Amino acid sequence: MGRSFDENVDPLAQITAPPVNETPDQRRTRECKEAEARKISEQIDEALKAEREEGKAKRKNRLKILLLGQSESGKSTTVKNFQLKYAPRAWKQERLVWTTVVQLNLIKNVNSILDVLNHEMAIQTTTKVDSISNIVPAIDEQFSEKHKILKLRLAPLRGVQTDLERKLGNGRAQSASAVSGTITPTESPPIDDDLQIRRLPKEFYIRSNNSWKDRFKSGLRNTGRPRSGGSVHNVLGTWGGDEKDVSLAEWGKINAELEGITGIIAGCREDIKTLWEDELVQRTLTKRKYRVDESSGFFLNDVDRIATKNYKPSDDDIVRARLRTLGVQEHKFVFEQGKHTGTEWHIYDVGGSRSSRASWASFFDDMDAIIFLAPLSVFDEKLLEDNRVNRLQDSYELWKQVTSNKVLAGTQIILFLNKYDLLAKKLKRGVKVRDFISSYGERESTPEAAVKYFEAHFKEVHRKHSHPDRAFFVHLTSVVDTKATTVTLSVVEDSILRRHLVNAQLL
Ligand SMILES: Nc1nc2c(ncn2[C@@H]2O[C@H](COP(=O)(O)OP(=O)(O)OP(=O)(O)O)[C@@H](O)[C@H]2O)c(=O)[nH]1
Ligand SMILES: [Mg+2]
Repeated sequence: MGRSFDENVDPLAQITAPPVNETPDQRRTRECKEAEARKISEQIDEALKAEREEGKAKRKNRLKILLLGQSESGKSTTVKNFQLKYAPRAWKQERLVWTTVVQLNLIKNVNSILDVLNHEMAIQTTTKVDSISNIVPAIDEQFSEKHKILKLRLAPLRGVQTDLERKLGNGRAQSASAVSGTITPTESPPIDDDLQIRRLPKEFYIRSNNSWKDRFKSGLRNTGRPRSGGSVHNVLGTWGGDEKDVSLAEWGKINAELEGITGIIAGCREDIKTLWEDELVQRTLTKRKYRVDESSGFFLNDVDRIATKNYKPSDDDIVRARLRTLGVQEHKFVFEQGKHTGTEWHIYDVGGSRSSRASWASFFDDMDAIIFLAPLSVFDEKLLEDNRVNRLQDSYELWKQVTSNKVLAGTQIILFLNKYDLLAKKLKRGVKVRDFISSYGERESTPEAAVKYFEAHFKEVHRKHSHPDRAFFVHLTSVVDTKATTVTLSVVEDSILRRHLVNAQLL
């Protein structure tokens, strides 16, 4: 039998109703308790409201930006531009830390040329050309005693490279190299391609959780904190915040450690110049299609400045220095100047090689904007991770994956078509786009025509795969040009902030 109840009686009122036989004393006690409970409840409501407001205000002042793109697309260089523009004080404090990286880049330039030279000399000293492997010297002229002596005198730089890499941290050299001195692997392959590929210089990288800067800058805070599904490491401490100056004593210690190395490099200055300016060496590099001057971290034209005992990196040196990113690095800084002073920016810089891409997705859910870098000059290059894949095609594919990603549907995405300067240089020396991108057809291989064509492709991928409400933002960049990049970043800043404020109102 079902329980009967009176539909006109509120069950909650029945439960909370005072007891039927309540005495006046009991009533007073009960009412006091109820008043106390109401007060506590109101206080909790107030605290929650204040917390919500505080969170809202914090989010209004905090922006999160994720940089994506294949390896060597210019992500870390873009971060440097942000730092240079928005946190100049902190940038200045870190200047000397970059000395070692620039020295390492320069030495790798030299060692990779010596590798080519060794290889050519070995072929030349073989009396007969090996008809099986079909390896022939790049040039007919013989290397002289001068070249042999140069090789011997520059030999200590091998050890210096190892020492510098050790000084920078536990990073390791990785064979799928994209670093300075890499043979441009895209033009018609060198005759002894296989041999040279095995001789490619290895690229040094540093794990983000082993901040090389911290080794030099013990005064800075390391606020690395784990995240679900991925790990982030703050390598720079708080930019533009209240970080300590690195004391002269600290720099003294660092410099003492590096003094020996710097001395060796300075001692090799004239020999490095002689090697780089030697006509036979230049001809060999050209014949082997070894574009060291177009590769990352190229510093051989600056030997006079860099190979000295008192070398201090310029802004331009720091921007051009190459250090591959592995993992994800969080760069947090507060705008020191400009109309958005005080805004806190968190910029996440990821490693772009294929092995690093799996971790990207764990950062997608919480970003205000993504800056996607696609280098244009790579239309004739192959991925170092997989030499069957054209680097531009790889960028198209990545762009498609990012624009079609459901988690990112509400996130603003800004495309940087980067390395325009290198594209123009490459086309000027006669490389034809249609030789590498068959769909390019009979269009002229001028920078303007190529940019128009590549941009149209990215736009089309966006139109097909992106969320329909998302606008297509694109900038043509050469992020090593800090002056021009400053202007681009101002536009980007406005656009991200405008969107961010709209979202913040909706919170
Ligand atoms: N000439 C020229 N060089 C550039 C440009 N952008 C980046 N570079 C250089 O290319 C190299 C690679 O740039 P990075 O910023 O380290 O590339 P990344 O995307 O961070 O690469 P990973 O850390 O491997 O993912 C550096 O030596 C830069 O100086 C550009 O627009 N023009
Ligand atoms: Mg990087």
